[in-house]
Amino acid sequence: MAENLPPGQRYVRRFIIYSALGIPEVGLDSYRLRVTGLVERELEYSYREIVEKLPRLSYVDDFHCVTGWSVKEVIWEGVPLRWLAEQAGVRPEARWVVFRCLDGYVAPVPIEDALSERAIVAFKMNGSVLSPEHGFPLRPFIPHLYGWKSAKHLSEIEFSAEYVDGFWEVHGYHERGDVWAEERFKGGFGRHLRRSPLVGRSG
Ligand SMILES: Nc1nc2c(c(=O)[nH]1)N[C@H]1C(S)=C(S)[C@@H](COP(=O)(O)O)O[C@H]1N2
Ligand SMILES: [Mo]
Repeated sequence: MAENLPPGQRYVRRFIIYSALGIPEVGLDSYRLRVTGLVERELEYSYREIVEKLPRLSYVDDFHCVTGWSVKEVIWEGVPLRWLAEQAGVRPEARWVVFRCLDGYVAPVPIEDALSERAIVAFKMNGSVLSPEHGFPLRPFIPHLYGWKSAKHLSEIEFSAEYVDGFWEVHGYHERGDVWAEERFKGGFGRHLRRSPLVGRSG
């Protein structure tokens, strides 16, 4: 739980819904979460397995969008990414985790962040199953990274040696996106660019 806000952020009462590529219809019978790439064993889980059988972690933490709004004290619940990585047996060459989604949205994060203690694949926010608007069936959540890394409608977690741009990184958003270091844009620009046209168009 954040005692204070990261630099350049302000609290708002509610989430603003961003769905740049639309909200996909999800057929739970065929839906699978896949763990792929530089692993000893590729994995596949149904939604039911994830919410009923896998270890879970729950905590309260804030959510921060790079455009400057933050939501205080959200209750998160999900499967630790670390646990999934252990099951898959991540190879030492892996440096990045790429989140890929049913709507085509993609977000890369450094492996250190993806395997940090509070990094989860969330299936609940504030005690409820994710709504379609909030990313049903799953979204990763890593409290110290900006919200654009919380890729809604997650379907694949890929471990990779190489960095790849995702949906927002193509437009200059940061490879890592740490909220406390104010990593909003590639090249280390922080709030200097907050009023740029790029920010106006962002999610
Ligand atoms: N699939 C998908 N995931 C996404 C986005 C999106 O447009 N599509 N927007 C991102 C951004 S910029 C933010 S701030 C959060 C917003 O989460 P919310 O829509 O639940 O408020 O989702 C992130 N994940
Ligand atoms: Mo965002």
